Amino acid sequence: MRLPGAQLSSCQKRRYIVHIDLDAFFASVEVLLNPSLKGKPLVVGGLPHERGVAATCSYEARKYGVHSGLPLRECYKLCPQAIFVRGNYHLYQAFSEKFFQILHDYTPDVEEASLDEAYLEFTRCNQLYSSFTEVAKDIKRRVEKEVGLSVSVGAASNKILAKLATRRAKPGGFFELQPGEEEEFLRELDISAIPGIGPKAQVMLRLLNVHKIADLWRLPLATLRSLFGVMGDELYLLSRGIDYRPLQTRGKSESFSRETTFLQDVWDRDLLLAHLAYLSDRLALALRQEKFYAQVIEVKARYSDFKTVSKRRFLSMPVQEMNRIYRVAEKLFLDLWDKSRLALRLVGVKGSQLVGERHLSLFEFYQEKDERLSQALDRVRERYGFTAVLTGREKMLGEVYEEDKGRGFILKTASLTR
Ligand code: TTP
Ligand code: MG
Repeated sequence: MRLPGAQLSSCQKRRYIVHIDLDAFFASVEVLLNPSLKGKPLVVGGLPHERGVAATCSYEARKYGVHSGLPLRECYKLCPQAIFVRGNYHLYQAFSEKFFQILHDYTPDVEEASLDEAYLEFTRCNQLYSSFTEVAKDIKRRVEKEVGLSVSVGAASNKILAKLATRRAKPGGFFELQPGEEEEFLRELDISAIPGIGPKAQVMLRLLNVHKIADLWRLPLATLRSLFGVMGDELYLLSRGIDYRPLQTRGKSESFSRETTFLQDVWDRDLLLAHLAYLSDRLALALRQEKFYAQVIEVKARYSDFKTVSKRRFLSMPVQEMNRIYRVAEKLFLDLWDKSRLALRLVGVKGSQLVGERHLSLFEFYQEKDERLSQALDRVRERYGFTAVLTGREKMLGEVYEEDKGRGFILKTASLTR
């Protein structure tokens, strides 16, 4: 089976993409700050008998089968000698910022893909550098020296190939995929290496005896479409190393989210909606503080068995006000929530596709009213604290959580992004 990628790339300008990802990020920060942990199996995310899952673990712990997302109790069973730490998100955030600051020195085209992972594109920079390979190596050295953490770097002609190159380079290496090597490189990789092939898709494909990427090449596009819908097209191309996706540079890729795990799993509709209202309120505040409007609102819910569901809506008018966000979030939540299933352990709300301003429309009047209300709310809260003004729904949380001196409720795990 031949790959059609070679012919395709020859008629297009060749891109140069670098993918960069910190190794065992949270665990490496812990080791940096406490060198006595060096060389030992380390699990970050909680103590062995606590509820919850590992956020990550050191490479020494991975040898025992421990990995991100594994319940802490399972981690302990696999590796009882491991050291367990709860972790400190604010600390990791600070390291992440330092990491991105360095990357932005090299090219304007940087996609911050997650806290510890980025794509850099150099296609537009050929006047600036004589060798992209040397630049990529230099970035690696600088991150290691200035952030103090081990990092892996992959370089190739598009995002998927660069990401897979980093995977090959891990931990701590540099791997550049040369033109013409794509077929050999992809052939033997497991299908799980392709982003978008989750556990369910893997089960389906393995039943068809598709295990390696080369096995995927046997399936006609029509089969992939019938199995995965529109995602089938993407899978067809990505598995052949063809990827025209541009980088999602700052602004486009940003989102704000607010989510929390409950103290105990929750069935009660009002209590669930109370959490959702509070999170919508916090999200609205963050959006207003950063002067963004969200065009897409997404709600996420996780059942006690970790099954996670989400639903999103594109809004014709971007939002940053609590009551508008909540109205959408409530509808989405009630659509996706299956009461007859298990209790929920987490809910979250996210605003994405951010824009800096909202174009006026026929609904201008209502919009202004909501805006004025929000501004008044912000002023009261600035003086008297966040919990000084809460909606009827949110007030219920006062019976469940302690207050943080008027700044808000102390949720169990208030995980925030941006
Ligand atoms: P990853 O880059 O996926 O993992 P990693 O950096 O720990 O290890 P490596 O890249 O070398 O394979 O994620 C970066 C950080 O994000 C990770 O250190 C912890 C956090 N994280 C979670 O909190 N939960 C998760 O499920 C995952 C995958 C990561
Ligand atoms: Mg990483």
